Amino acid sequence: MEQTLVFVKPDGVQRGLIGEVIARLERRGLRLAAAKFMQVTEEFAGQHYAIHQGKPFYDKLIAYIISAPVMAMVWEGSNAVEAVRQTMGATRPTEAAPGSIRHDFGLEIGRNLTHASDSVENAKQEIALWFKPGELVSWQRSIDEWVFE
Ligand code: IDP
Ligand code: MG
Repeated sequence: MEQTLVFVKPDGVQRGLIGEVIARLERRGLRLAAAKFMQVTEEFAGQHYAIHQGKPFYDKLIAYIISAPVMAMVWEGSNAVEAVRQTMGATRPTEAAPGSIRHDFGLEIGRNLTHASDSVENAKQEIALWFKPGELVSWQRSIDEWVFE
């Protein structure tokens, strides 16, 4: 089953939107595989966002991500990477589709509420960075056959 790394960023946590994000992913049919509420360190944020090092927004991005706790999760399901990116919406909230989280709750790219892996390959790397193998729960739901064909 395809898996993807999601976290509710500090603005989403401060605004009380952890439950909203979880509810939308559950409602979509995705299955939770792991969750961890944590304060990210500057070093860890640098590892997660290594690809953005040197970009003009990098320093502000790191400051944003360590400014309050985050809620990190692994979600799984058919096409989980693409489905979760769609539920989050485009990076810039004013370009995010109506009905997406970033559209419905956001205004600025630097306060866009959530992270979601952008490819299956990156999802694998990000899950390995954020979670130990033993923190992932392998389980079935009785409704799985009504969601996964
Ligand atoms: P993504 O989160 O949709 O995958 P990325 O391009 O990977 O978007 O950028 C990572 C994060 O960096 C974004 O979610 C956003 O918080 C921040 N970011 C990206 N581009 C900008 C920018 O131009 N200005 C400010 N922040 C940005
Ligand atoms: Mg990204």
